[in-house]
Amino acid sequence: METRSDDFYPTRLERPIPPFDRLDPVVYSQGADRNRGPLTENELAQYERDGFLVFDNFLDTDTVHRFRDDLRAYEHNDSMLRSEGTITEPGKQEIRSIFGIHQLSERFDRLTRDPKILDMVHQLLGSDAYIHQSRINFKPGFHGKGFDWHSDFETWHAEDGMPRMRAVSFSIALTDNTPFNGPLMLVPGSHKTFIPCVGRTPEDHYQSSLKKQELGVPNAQDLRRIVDEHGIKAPTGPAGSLIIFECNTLHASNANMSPWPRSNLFFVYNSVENLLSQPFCGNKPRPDFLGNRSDTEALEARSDRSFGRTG
Ligand code: 6CS
Ligand code: FE
Repeated sequence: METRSDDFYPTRLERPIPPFDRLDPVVYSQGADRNRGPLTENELAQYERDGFLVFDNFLDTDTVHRFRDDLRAYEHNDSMLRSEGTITEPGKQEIRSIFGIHQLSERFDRLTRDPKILDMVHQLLGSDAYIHQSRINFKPGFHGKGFDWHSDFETWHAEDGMPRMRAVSFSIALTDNTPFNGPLMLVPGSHKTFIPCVGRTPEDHYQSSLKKQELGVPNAQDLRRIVDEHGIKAPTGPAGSLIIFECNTLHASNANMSPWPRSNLFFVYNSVENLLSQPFCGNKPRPDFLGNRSDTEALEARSDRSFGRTG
């Protein structure tokens, strides 16, 4: 398949090509705009260096409990269980993920418009932003399977047509993230390198990849090299903790062998300057709940009080 002239990050190739340096800034805001927001210069420098930031106790306990009550309701809601955006664990009935959560729940939608969160997003993306994707990964006790190593941007570029690296994920722990229940693992500094992957993307790939990702996983040699260079971090923290990670930061998580769920909320902000084009893998676009194309208005802060304590 011919590589498009607007494809700066070729991937899902027939033959491997070496990883290369990212072509985009990590923090887009400049000058006075850079420091107009809750993230300090130290935090911005750390995000540029590592590709992620961790804040314990971003959400207060009461707020977390209200979100968790919603989760329990979803697990017993038949129409939710049957919706296309609900993904179960391979071969099981347990819920693995629910996508499009901000369109299902006013509480989640309000959180995506929290003024402190949006101020951080504007500092990082240097522009207005909208929600590209939202989800809850439930990772239930005993049965929650892992997520193989990947860069979200590699998938969003290939399968959603996201042109450049100008998106950021906010992940909020709705249950304690401990060393034992499959916390998110991140490779600090990996966001600075794009690792092209091999393999033709089948149509409707998401119907298998969201259960177990095979394509878009870097090969062992590239993985070993980047992990040997940068190591692995697995931030743990109480329910309410926040991890902000750049769209190209390599991450994974192990299966949950503990009795305790590791349920995390993820919402992804994409710059309004980085709207999705046609998928670079050549397939038809994925459904809106994976790669939002229909609601790309700039998000306005909409909360009489902020959820977040940071800054
Ligand atoms: O395909 C996607 O968009 C999803 N896949 C993974 C493994 N992480 C990002 C996203 O949830
Ligand atoms: Fe991911």
